[in-house]
Amino acid sequence: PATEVGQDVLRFPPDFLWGAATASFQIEGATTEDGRGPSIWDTFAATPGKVLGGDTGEPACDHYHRYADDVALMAELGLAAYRFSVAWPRVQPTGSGRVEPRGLAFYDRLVDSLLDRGIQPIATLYHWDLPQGLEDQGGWRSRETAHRFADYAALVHEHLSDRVKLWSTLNEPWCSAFLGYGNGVHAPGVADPAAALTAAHHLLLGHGLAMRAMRAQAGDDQRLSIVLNLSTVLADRDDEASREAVRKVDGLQNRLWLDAVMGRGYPADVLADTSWVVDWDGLVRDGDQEVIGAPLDWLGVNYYSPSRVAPAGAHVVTDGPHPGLRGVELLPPRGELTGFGWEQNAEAFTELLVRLGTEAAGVPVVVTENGSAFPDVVDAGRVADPERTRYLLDHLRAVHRAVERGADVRGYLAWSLLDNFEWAAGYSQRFGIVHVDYDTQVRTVKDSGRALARVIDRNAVPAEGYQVS
Ligand code: GBH
Repeated sequence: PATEVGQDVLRFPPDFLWGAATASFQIEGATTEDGRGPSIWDTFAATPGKVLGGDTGEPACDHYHRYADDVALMAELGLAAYRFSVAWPRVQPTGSGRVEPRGLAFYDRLVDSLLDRGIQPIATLYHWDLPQGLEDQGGWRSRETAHRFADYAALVHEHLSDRVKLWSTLNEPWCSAFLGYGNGVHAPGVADPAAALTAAHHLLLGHGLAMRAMRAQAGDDQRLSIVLNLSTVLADRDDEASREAVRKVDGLQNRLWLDAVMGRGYPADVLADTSWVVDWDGLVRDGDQEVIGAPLDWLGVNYYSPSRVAPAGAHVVTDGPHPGLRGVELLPPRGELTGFGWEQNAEAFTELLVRLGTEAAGVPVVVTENGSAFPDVVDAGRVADPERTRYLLDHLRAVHRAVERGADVRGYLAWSLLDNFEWAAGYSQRFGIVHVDYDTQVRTVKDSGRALARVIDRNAVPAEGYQVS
């Protein structure tokens, strides 16, 4: 098309993996079908005041019934890969013991239809839908849950690994621990900093035990990972107090997770900063760090926006999700915001990916989520979403810059394939590159979806501009 004539393009490495991502609870619906047990998100959404508008996991995108059409849509967009998550309560309705074959059969059907279309499946074993039965026994506050997760991971892996080669254990354990048990904005809605740090350790232990169990039965073709939500932490000044504020937030947001899974153990400064809320020596047993540091084949990174901080009085407890954080003020986002109010900052994305060249040295990175929410409308069969398209292209250029600066980034998966249940925001926030009408379940590819399709087709992004016709 004319728009590209004479325009410079930024080409991605050959074999760069292009696709989109979703998560079970956010799209499947059918929450009581085929023996599925309740998850903490069913309970949380049924609790008045927790999810905006009283929205629940029904009907979501009714993907449980419409998966075949959705896979056809992925093929139409030219996706080479699709990242989905397995709902633990479909597979083990109470979180342990009995396996529900109808739950596994759904993922068989999904994986088979992806493979039929030549789309590479990427499975995440836990994207926040903990079986309620396990929460009733303490959830991630209990060390036992880590073992239950490893059992579940092993059985799903055993069942699907003949067809699924790329795996992630947890999606964003920071969110599960700090939003689920720290400020209570996510399920199970517990607000207790000690519980949040306890959950963090048990999630990471669960990751490590799952890695060990999967590795023991994995063939050479299996590539195992974890997905972390990492972020660049920015301060206005470079004085000592500001650097100290950055260090603290960076510790809880990034290094606690990254250092642990890279086999470096928990960072000493984070342990020291938070020892006033949790007894780490009682929590972390001998050998745990070694389990958690099991070698990764790749690292999934989800990036949306940076964090901004400023120093505060040393003993002022920081309001917000980070447990035990003191002496830091979290600043509001700046500049262009998304419809969700998140800062758009592609430069900070490049910085993050470049940094991983050192802090995750030797481990290839896949961007497993990146995207933006805006209030889209369908108009005469078309969804014009110039802001999302711009966010997408800006962030793809940011990935390209990172690769040029030596970052080992192997793929990019857009969040999300479909508009879906956006957790505490319910259906009010739309992240899809495909619009979903929740009354009719009609899907409409947005302009941003067409832009991504074009990028995939060319394995390149225009060096500037947002024209995608
Ligand atoms: C991901 O989490 C999830 O994996 C996915 O399920 C979800 O739908 C998607 O992103 C979009 O939310 O309030 O300005 O301080 C994102 C993790 C953590 C990113 C909190 C934004 C707060 C930004 N999020 N963070 S702000």
